[in-house]
Amino acid sequence: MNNESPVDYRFSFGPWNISEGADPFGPEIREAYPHEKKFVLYKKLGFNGVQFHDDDVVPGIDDLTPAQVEQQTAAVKKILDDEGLLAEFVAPRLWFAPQTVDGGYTSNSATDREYAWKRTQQSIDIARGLNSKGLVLWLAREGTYIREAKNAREAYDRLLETVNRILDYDSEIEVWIEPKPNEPTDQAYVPTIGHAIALSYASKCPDRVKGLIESAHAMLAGLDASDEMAFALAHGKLASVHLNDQNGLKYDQDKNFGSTNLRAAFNQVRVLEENGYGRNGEFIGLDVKAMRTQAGVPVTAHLENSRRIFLHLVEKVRTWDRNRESELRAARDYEALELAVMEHLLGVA
Ligand code: GLO
Ligand code: MG
Repeated sequence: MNNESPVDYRFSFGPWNISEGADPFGPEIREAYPHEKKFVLYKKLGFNGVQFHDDDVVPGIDDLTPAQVEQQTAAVKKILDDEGLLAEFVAPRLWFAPQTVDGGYTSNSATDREYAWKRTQQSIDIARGLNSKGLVLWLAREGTYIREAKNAREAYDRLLETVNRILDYDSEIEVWIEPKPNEPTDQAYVPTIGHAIALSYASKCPDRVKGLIESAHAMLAGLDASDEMAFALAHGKLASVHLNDQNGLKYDQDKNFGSTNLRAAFNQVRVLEENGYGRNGEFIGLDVKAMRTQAGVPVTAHLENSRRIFLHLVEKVRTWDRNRESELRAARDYEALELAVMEHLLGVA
């Protein structure tokens, strides 16, 4: 526990969180809300950070010249400045293009790997143009559908080589690895924060290689998100979070934060608070999906509500009786400790 003044949290989300509701079984059911119009929504919803994919900033990036990319980046930077928003990070969207159908950095094809590297360089340039120091690598297709498809050992070498190349390309950029165990691949090469942190320590500049933990991704790996966060925090490597929720081991649901397991959400907030997360400007990022059933354009209730649940849980953490917790830990009376947590959450204690 630190005794400094409480963190005044700031929040971020990505434009993809305002969606048209498509799922694998049905097409869009809401009209698209123009991308450029999303920026004016942020502040009203209580957010001041924007998470970006490279092509959220520069649509059609593959067909543009470096000068055009720079120009478009500057135009988005101006919008952010005008709205009083900050770019939290930029992530190369390496899971859409035909060149990355079998992964980018770990593809067996040298041409595809070169394409992935080009997109990565462009993303770093964009991040620099937006004054963001974070490059998020969600290694979506860096894995396999069948184990024999790639040489896993070589794939890890290639991932490390990529991280080192990024560190060489820009002396300030930080690599924030967002682990996820599966989906879209059957098995990913960087499934947990432990794997990401191992890559960090193996890299040429561990101080600039960190992690972004998404609650649902940890749960999909069968792990507790708060423990995953604690692990990253213990190494000084929790650069960002994607808070959300997940109802069991199924597809990645991106449910509202705390909506499935309030106690697990409380524990994530508790760990973040106990370790002073946010004190160095880290954002509370949300990666939540609007329900397909939700009407209206644009849909934003899921963002507002997840933020609200987070803030309620901050209150719950700040009013949690730490002395009682210590006593019950010392007495090893975990039955009583559990009841105390449950009653605190229920508001009956
Ligand atoms: C999908 C990921 C995705 C990333 C985003 C930023 O499962 O969570 O939403 O967070 O693309 O890289
Ligand atoms: Mg995410």
